[in-house]
Amino acid sequence: MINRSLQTGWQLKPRDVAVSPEQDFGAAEGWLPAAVPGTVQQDLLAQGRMPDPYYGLNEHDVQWVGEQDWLYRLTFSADEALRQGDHIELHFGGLDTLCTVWLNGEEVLRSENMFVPQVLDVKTRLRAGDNTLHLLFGSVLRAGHALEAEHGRRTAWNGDKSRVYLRKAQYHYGWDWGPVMLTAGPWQPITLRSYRCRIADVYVPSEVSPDLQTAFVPVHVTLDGTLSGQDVTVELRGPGGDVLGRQTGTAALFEVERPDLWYPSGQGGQPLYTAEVTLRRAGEVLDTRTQRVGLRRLRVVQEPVEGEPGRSFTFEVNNQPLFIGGANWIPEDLLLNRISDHQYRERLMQARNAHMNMIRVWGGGIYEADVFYDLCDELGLLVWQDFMFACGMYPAHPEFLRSVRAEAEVAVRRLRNHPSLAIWVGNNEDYAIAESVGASGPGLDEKLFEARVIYESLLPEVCTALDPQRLYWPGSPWGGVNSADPTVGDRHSWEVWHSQMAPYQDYARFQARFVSEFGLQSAPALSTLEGYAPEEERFPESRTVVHHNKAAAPSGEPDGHRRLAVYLSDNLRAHRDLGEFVYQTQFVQAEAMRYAYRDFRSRFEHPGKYAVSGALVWQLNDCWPVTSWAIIDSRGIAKPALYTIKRELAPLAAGLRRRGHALDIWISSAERMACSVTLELFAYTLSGTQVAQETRDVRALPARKTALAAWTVPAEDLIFFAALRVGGEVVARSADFPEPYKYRDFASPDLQVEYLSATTLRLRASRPTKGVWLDVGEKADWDDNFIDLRPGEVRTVTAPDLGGRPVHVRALDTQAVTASLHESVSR
Ligand code: BMA
Repeated sequence: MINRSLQTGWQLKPRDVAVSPEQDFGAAEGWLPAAVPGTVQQDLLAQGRMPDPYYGLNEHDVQWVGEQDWLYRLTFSADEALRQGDHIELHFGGLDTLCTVWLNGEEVLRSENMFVPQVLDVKTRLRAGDNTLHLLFGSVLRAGHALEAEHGRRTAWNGDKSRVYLRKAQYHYGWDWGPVMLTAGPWQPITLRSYRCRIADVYVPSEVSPDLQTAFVPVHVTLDGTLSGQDVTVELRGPGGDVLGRQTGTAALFEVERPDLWYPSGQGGQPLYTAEVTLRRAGEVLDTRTQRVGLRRLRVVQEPVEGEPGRSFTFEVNNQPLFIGGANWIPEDLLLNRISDHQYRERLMQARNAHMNMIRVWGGGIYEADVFYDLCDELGLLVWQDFMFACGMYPAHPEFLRSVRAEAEVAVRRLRNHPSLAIWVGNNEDYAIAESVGASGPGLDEKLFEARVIYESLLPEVCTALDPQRLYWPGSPWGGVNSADPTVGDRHSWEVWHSQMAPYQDYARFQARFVSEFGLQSAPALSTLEGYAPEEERFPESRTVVHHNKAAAPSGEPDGHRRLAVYLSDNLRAHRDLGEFVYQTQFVQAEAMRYAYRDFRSRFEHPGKYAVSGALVWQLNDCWPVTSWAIIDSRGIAKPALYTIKRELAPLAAGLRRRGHALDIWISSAERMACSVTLELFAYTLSGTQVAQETRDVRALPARKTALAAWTVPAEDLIFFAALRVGGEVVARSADFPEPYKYRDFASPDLQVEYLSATTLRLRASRPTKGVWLDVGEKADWDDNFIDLRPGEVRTVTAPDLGGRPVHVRALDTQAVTASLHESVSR
């Protein structure tokens, strides 16, 4: 098997429609070096022929690139050895998006789906010596408008509506958190391969018995090419590398007694077995494939919820029902080829370290890179995988359906072996948009909702045929009488922020069996904001800052800054400068997450009453520097919300909810066993006087909520602190301050911040201090941050990568100060 990647020597140039394509490909002038895999925009940027689209208002100045057709050309030679192969193929891993291909002047391919690899048999077309490969990428915008003219204009939220006709990452058309960047180019590798016989696919639909004592590991091997005289061996190795069995043939079946089970993060380890497949002929190895396998039993349990309508939507792994705490994932960049494996690892580790156990790959991005799913397997992050449809009334004409079927088959085959993959989901919000235009819902004429055939027959057919073990869910949200039904399936709870802009303190009212989207905006780190705004534009209301907030009213009018202003003025006093603006937006976002995760998780009550089994915040990450719902900004700098979520999703978390003079208290546990904890309760006045304290020894029951007796303290305006100790060590903290914050004066708490070592700070204060935020202007992996400090309590926080950098310290209503290694600071 010869695999030759065609990635050097490529050139690109804008299409000159004044001449024929042949003439244009033959032109001597106007060619630039091109990176393959890559996109036009990435090359123009790298060669200084396009301004940085993420800086200032430059987005406006780079749209010509996406509206233009582009040419790629390559001359390559095919040596003797390669041309000897029984089978010689050109493999295009991914062409973004509308591409015509010529080989040696002959048109050999027209591709129209960026998610579908193309394979061309070139055995008879390849020449000895030089061969030419010519690619013409057509503007998707122009093509989309032509399709609109032919098939009709369709409804869509976000981006040019013609996007629904194109099988291109939808967010490239611009979204309410992202700029428009209509990339074009061979975004995946181009390879010339020559072989007699090769391994085309390895499928391992392993199953674990209900008693978890036996795992059945079938290994199905699909071969391609000339099938005679070859033999296949399959070897199964344990997580430690030990050989557990060896079989010959393309359909092996191994039985593993007392398997080493794969668990989501927080529940156990992520041991991975390996199936090693070797293809030989006459003793010569023709091809090999290594497939990692995680053995686990995963179900989505939908059962009655005690005393409530509808049914649960609970993920269960190895017979352990889980409260799913996680986030929605968008692509890390508009220029996909710029995203490094390191970036994937960093982001997913930030999620895992925040006690998340699920990531939703949202339907407006891409089927993510293999490294993403490999990392989720290793980190124990379950994956909710949407098919790539988002917020649109998609067409369903035959060519479109053929393209979608090919796309779905490729995606399911590529991803189905990952233990982390938990569920397939038809689309993002397409039922909601159909309902919004009266094309879906009880008693309505559904003829207008043609795309239902995709979500309710095409995709489930593909999943049943290629991955029958996993649940397929028609859409997100979906379930019940309509997509907003809170009693069945999943729900997007956007009453906070969107629609009526409900206060985030009311999140409990917008719960559902599984809340797969909710969120509140905040600005990126100050240093990130300053990185994209010219000096004179560094104030919250500037044109540039508003431009870097893409949230918009249905009219298209930007309205993110307006909605943010409402949440700021509902809760906090007016900000004094850009730094405080950033802190305040991040403060309200973090507070919103405290309410959401605390209240949703408190409804994961007990077996038979898992009323809410999951909460996935919109959104984990950003793809450019922007004010958005992200909890980690585009430079990987975590926002306070990530630390709030970490506390609320901790294996043991103390829930506090103020009710007049009483304080409701409970413990949410993700532990698999009951455990004894000591609960410490404190009540302080604003000035820091302790008015009450109580300690209780309690038993926290496993995988549920343990409600405790309320605590009544006969005084107004008190600040409550709680700590949970296990074996003397504090494992959880929470606090509850009287709200709204703007009515009380939290100023001048003599907060002290001391550098103890290059990686550790010590914090203390004599008054209750809200939201102590430590910021070094770059990514730092703090073990805790955005801390509520109890008077007299000494807290140490560590960031292994801090390196003694100056730390900017803020807290509610306080002036920012900077702590540096050689001197401690106090307010
Ligand atoms: C939901 C998501 C995204 C969107 C987000 C914020 O609609 O599915 O489409 O970005 O809300 O508005």
